[in-house]
Amino acid sequence: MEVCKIDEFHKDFDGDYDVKFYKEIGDNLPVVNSLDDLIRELRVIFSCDKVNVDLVHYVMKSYKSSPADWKRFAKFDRFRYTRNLVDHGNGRYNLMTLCWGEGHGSAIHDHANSHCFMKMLQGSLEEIRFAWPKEEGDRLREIGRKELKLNDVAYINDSIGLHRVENPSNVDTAISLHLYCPPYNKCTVFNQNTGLKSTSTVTFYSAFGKRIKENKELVEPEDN
Ligand code: CSS
Ligand code: FE2
Repeated sequence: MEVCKIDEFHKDFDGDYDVKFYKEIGDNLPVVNSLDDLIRELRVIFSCDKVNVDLVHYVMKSYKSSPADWKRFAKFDRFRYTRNLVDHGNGRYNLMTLCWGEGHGSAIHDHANSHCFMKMLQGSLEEIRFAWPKEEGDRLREIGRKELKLNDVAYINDSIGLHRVENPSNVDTAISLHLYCPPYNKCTVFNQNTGLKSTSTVTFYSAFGKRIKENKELVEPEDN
């Protein structure tokens, strides 16, 4: 499938989608009926050096969440959201579930120059976007807010801005599937009021369905 020649173009925050892309690749679109299909198609798509944001968005959107597919990656912590590695993506990207307990949320963060795709597998999340602070000390300005519902896919990178993601529900958990390309293990987190930033290490709670042993240095929870 010749997908690499198609230029990456920006998908706007309202989810309006440039249909030109679909016309260009027409009937070559991959079919995704399960999480295994999705993992396989993502590996094919990312075998190209160029990331086709719209194609990744398309395949993630076309997967319809089915709990039997991902329940082994659904591991919750009482105190904060967890990150659970699903696939290493041949070293080019990381695919993971994030499991959000009631009221859990992230800090405001960037994505370390990576692409970030997130797809809702269960429940709903709220994404709140912020502009980069012009100067350290500036309060962060909100630039958008969106509810992400079951099967929705969102995309962000550092040129679009920063965000915070949270599960606003007091009664329901939420699970999202995230793809980061290239993989990263450090990002920058921001204080909304002061704009002050700090580096945060991101860690996995489990990998390939197995809990990673508590290790203070490796898996100490941090906001990111
Ligand atoms: N970037 C956060 C989640 S919101 S996209 C993380 O990976 O922990
Ligand atoms: Fe994020």
